[in-house]
Order: sequence, then structure tokens, then C-alpha cells
Amino acid sequence: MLTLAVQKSGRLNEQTEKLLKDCGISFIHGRNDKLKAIASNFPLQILYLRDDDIPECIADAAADIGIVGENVYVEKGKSLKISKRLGFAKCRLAIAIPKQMVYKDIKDLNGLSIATSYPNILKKFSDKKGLKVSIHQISGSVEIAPGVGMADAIFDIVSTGSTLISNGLKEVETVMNSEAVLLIHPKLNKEKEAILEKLNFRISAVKKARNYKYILLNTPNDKIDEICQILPGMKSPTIMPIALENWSSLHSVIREDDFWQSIEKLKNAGAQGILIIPIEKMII
Ligand code: PRT
Ligand code: ZN
Repeated sequence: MLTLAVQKSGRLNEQTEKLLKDCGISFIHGRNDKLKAIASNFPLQILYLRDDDIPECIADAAADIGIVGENVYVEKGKSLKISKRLGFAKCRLAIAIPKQMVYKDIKDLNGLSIATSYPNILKKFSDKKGLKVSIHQISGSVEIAPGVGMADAIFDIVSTGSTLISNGLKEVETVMNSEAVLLIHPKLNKEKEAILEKLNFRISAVKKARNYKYILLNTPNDKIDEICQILPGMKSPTIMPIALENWSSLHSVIREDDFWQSIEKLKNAGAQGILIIPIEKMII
């Protein structure tokens, strides 16, 4: 049995549950136990915690693995391993200052007081850059600190940037990018390693499927080569004759990122009846 620590409630919670569900893992919650659940079809038990406690819980071997934002993992400084980057809860940790403040380069941060919930990451960054700043650790509502005179600047999580704008701040230095990661205890026994391998296999299949779409289209036969050039696919596309003379149906996969660009090229090359379908799992 492998024990996985996840966030009890918050920004990671919904996507973590979805990931496990897409991996085909279902849970039975104890009647009065909101902190633990056991999978009914996989050797996995879940512990529900605050995200800040997850790295320590794994370091202490109370859990074997956990899902947490990389920002929290790096801040806590525990010697664990990242087994997988999960591609959700993407954000960055950045320094922001009042928008009217003149900013030419990083030296302009010298002498400022900076409010943050991530003092360790900020200290490492300022030491590396040779900055002299005073760090004020606060646990929430960091973005209001300059407005109420608690600090000159902030160092906080930014996603869309709208919180900064609505608090009259501008982002001046990005210190790190973050996403949810699967953390593991560096020393798992053989049995747990084997379960982790199975879990990672499923997560990879789900992640790959999320990055790709299945594409079907009709093409004149004399355009098949041109269209195949646009769609490198997994190996080679499937091509089948259709009732319309000199036309074929072509099936392949396409990267989500290349999607719109390729559609334009396909239409220009003569493809018709293009269908794009989500893929549930992908094993290659
Ligand atoms: O209760 P618990 O301690 O478990 O949760 P929490 O309140 O500490 O964390 P939570 O649930 O807010 O966030 C969990 C993780 O989600 C973070 O550690 C990040 O890894 C990730 N994440 C992704 C974010 C955001 N995006 C995000 N936008 N965490 C917080 N924010 C906040 C940010 O603090 C700021 O107030 O959203 C605001 C900025 O958002 P934008 O879109 O206006 O820029
Ligand atoms: Zn937290």
C-alpha cells in the first residue's frame, strides 16, 4: 500500500481528484474520517492535509508521496524527489512593486522591504543577485502590504496578474515558475516503488492524452502526402478509402499546442470535414 498526501481543500484539490479519477482510481471515504480515504481498486491510501504540511509529512515518512505546488516544495526545503510534473496549478513567484515606482533594473530593489509568504525562496534569490532587502514574512493577503504601508514591495504567487493590477502593483522580477508536482520520499521500499511505477504509468498516459487530440479528416487522394507532412502523428496516420471517388479519410493525433496552426495548413491543403476529438488515455 502506498500513502499519498493531497491538499484537503484549495486550488490543487479539484484537479488532483480529477487526475486520480482519470487514472481509474476510486476512493472509499471512512464514515467519520474526512482526513483519510482508501482506494477500492488500487493499493493507495490518501491523506488530506494543508498543502504546507505535505513536504514535511513525506519527509517524516507519514506519507510516501504527495501532490503539491512546486513553490511550496521549494520553500519548505525538504530533501525529497520530484517524480512527475503534473501540468496543472501553473503559476509563478514574482516580485511586484507599486506601479508608480520607477524601475530600471534589479538593483532598484536594493534597500526595499518585501512582504512575502515565501521568505526562503526570496532570501536565496536576493543572496544570489547580491541584493540587500529586508524580508517581512506574512501568511496571507500579501498583495495589500504596500497599500497599507507594511512593506515597499511584495513577493507572491502570480497567475493571471489581475490581483497585482487591482492592488496598484506591477510585476518586475519573475523568480520561479511553478506547477503541481508529484513528490516522493527518496527511499521507498521495493513494494512501494512497484506501486509508484504503476501510478506513474497511468499519470503519464493521462497527461499525454491531455496534450493531444485525435483528428479525422477527408482528403483528396492526391493531397494525402502533403497532409501527412502537416500531421506527423504518433507513427503514421491511418488512411481509409471513402465512398466518394478519389477521396480518403485520414486519422491521426495532433498536439494541442499545434492545433490551430495545423488546422489552417490542413484547410489550405484541401482537407475537408475536419473533426477534432479529445483522447481519454494515450499509451505509446
Ligand atoms: O489551505 P492550504 O494551505 O492547503 O492552501 P493555500 O491557501 O495555501 O493554497 P491555495 O489553495 O490557494 O493554492 C495552492 C497552490 O496553487 C499554490 O501553492 C500554487 O502552487 C497554486 N496556484 C496556482 C496558486 C495560484 N495559481 C494563484 N493564483 N496559488 C495562489 N494563487 C493566488 C495568489 O496567492 C494571489 O493572491 O491567486 C492570486 C493571484 O492570482 P492572479 O490570477 O490574480 O494573478
Ligand atoms: Zn497553504
